[in-house]
Amino acid sequence: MKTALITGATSGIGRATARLLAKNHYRLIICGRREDRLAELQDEFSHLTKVHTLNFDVRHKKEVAQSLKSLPKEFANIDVLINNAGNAHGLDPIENGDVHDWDAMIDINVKGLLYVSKEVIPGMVERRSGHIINIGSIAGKETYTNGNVYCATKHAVDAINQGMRMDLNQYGIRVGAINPGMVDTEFSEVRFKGDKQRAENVYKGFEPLKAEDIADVIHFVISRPYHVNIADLLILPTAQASATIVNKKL
Ligand code: NDP
Ligand code: 8X3
Repeated sequence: MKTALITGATSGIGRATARLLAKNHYRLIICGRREDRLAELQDEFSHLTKVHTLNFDVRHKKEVAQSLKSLPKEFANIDVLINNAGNAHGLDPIENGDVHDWDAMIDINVKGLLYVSKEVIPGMVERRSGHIINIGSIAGKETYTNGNVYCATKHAVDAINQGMRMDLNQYGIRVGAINPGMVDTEFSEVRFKGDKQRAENVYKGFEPLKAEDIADVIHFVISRPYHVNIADLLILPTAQASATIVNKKL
């Protein structure tokens, strides 16, 4: 039985991935800040597999380290790390950008990903085995108007993904990025700070991806034979051709 750690497992892509991996009998470590959701998911999955919850904010280096060092022995050897926790905060032109939003995105999407990886990679190196999936975005391949800092964080994830793959190659550790286009999750609600109407409008007039679509791809990637490393995937809804070209029928 493989052990998978998923950050941002309380919602969207992370939650759908946790569900699918539970059904496929991965031993799961699910992470997030919302303790109530972690408890609900643990309850939901417990008849399928072994589940451990870790409640931490990826921004807090010490919290991340303490949480990961607290893992019980049977969860300590992580085979699959899914660096998924992340969000956009705001969608403003650079001249009006809120520095708190910038801090949040850089601290969560970039530094948080690094803090978690820093705790997990040494065990993988020691065991000469492991698979890291970094959730990037089409925003890591293109920049769009008002996307400035969010796009920068996802471009950073793209670079970190490539760098990790190069550095960990000698240990036989697989590293790959999955870069979704528009997925209907809580993402836009977070971006627009709880404005549900504005969030719903993002996905109106076309069929966006569902979190489960990305979960399917993640499961496919991590279940390939060992000699296959899917290094970088871009997954779009059929109606989306680029970060800004979406065939909406409104
Ligand atoms: P959701 O908002 O639904 O989920 C985000 C997850 O990240 C939640 O589980 C949340 O958990 C966790 N998270 C956020 N901030 C923190 C933090 N400070 N510490 C720990 N966990 C945190 O969005 P998605 O599922 O859509 O997003 C998942 C990933 O996919 C992100 O990296 C996002 O950038 C990426 N992505 C999303 C796309 C989309 O269109 N939806 C497209 C391309 C990429 P909690 O609040 O409980 O801590
Ligand atoms: C999320 C997709 O297009 O809002 O990464 O940047 S997008």
